[in-house]
This record gives sequence, structure tokens and C-alpha cells, in this order.
Amino acid sequence: MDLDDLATDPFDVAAQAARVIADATGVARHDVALVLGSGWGGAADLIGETVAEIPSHDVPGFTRPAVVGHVGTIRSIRLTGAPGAQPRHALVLGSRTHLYEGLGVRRVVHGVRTAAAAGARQLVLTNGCGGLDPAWAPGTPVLISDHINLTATSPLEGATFIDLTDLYSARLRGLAHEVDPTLPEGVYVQFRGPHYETPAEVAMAGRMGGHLVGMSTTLEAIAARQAGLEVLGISLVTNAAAGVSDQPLSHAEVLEAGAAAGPRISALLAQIIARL
Ligand code: 8IG
Repeated sequence: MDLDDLATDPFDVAAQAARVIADATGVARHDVALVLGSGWGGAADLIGETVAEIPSHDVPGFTRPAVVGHVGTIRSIRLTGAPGAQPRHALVLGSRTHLYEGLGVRRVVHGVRTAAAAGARQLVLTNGCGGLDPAWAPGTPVLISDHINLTATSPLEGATFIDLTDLYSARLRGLAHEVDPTLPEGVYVQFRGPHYETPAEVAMAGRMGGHLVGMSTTLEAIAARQAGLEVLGISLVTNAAAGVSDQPLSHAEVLEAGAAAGPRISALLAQIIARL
């Protein structure tokens, strides 16, 4: 089955991918799914015990990661839960396909659809992004409260009208705030990339009501809502957005901020997952 063939139903490919994952991991049903973005790669190690790790290109519909710093595996993790409790499993998607790769929106959201087909009811989307608030130093985690999708596209095909009110679940944000009441919230603005914004575009994003700028997440969140998943979005501000500080932007800076914040955001994520 070819995901790029418009005659193919992308949900059929997702179902096939979910079967391959169930067979390869021996885990019939995953309860939650995580997408790990820039800076979040180490977070999975703290949430539980890895049961199996599969190269994502072995799973139908997945592609190789295009970016240094992104991990190309799908992991099944047995969550550390209360003693005697029914064990829960997380599916960790370490590779994300970005819209800027030009492979089409179906590829971008295939991991999310696969997670839903694998049984997940909740999805945690993480990313690295630029921050508009000068108070957010590189390494600051921010809960996504809502988004503005500036990609001019959608993962939904045909006359599929989906309500996006409370897309980033207020309930799940509440759980995150139980772990860390100081976590700020912000509106995430997705640009296509792969270039960073001009200062004028960042100023526009701010006037529109945005607080974070990035190149992922919104299309995945929309697909997640369509699939009935409850969504939590967490951004790691790895850099001040263009024009917010006098520093130029670099991918090296992004990787550095991610590495420095790693232990703190990993612990944060582990505690949130434990409460889902
Ligand atoms: I990491 O400043 C990261 N990703 N669009 N802008 C956009 N994407 C990003 C940025 C940024 N930093």
C-alpha cells in the first residue's frame, strides 16, 4: 500500500503500521503516544522501561528522519506505574516528518494516525521552537494552549469538518500544571519553514496572538483530533524568535539549548505521563 497514492486510504496504511508495531513489540495495545521533537530526544528514557525499539523505516508509511538531532526509531515503553496496577504502554515516535520535507501532509501525520490505530487515546506532542516572550530563556518549556496554522494546508481530506475548540486539552494542561504550576502557556504558530522567520514575520505572529513559532505540531494535532485523541502539546523554547533578541538564529544553538534543558524537561515529561 502506497501512502502517496491518492487512491490509498491513509487510515488503512496506519492500521497496517499498527499491526507491524504490535507484532514487533509484542504489545497488542499502546495507551499513550509521544512525538519527540528537537531537544526532547532523551525524555523517553525516564518514563519507563523500553520493551522494543524499531527503526521507523521498517514500519509501513514511515520515512527516514531528515534532520540531525532527530531520532529515527519507534519505541514501545512500559510505563512505570503504581505497584500492582495494570501496566500501561507508551508508543514513542522519535522521528517526525516535517511539512518542509515536501513529502506531503499524509506523511506528516502518519505517526499520529498510526498511534491512534495502535490503541492510543492520548497524544503528547513536543517540539523545539522560537519564543516571542523575551522572558522565556532558551530551555524554557511552554504548554501549548492553542495554535495558528500558517501552513495553508490541512491533514483532513474532503469535506471533513472537525471542531478544534479545546484542541490542546484543558484537562491535560491541568495535569501538567499539577506537576509544575509555573509552566507558562502560549499560542503556537506553525510556519512551513525550513527557513526561520524574518523579524517582520515574527512581529506578525505576535500581533496575531502567537507566542511561539515553529515548523511542526499543528497538522499533527488536527489529525489527532480527527482520530479522537486527547492532545497535550509542550514546546521547548530553544531560541528567541528572530528579532526578539539581537542574536542570530542557528541550528547549533537549538541543539545546545535542547541538550542543556534535557534533564529538566525529561523529568517534567515523565511526571506528566505518569498522571495521564
Ligand atoms: I528549534 O525560531 C526552532 N524551530 N519557525 N522558528 C521556527 N521554527 C523553529 C524555531 C524558530 N526554532
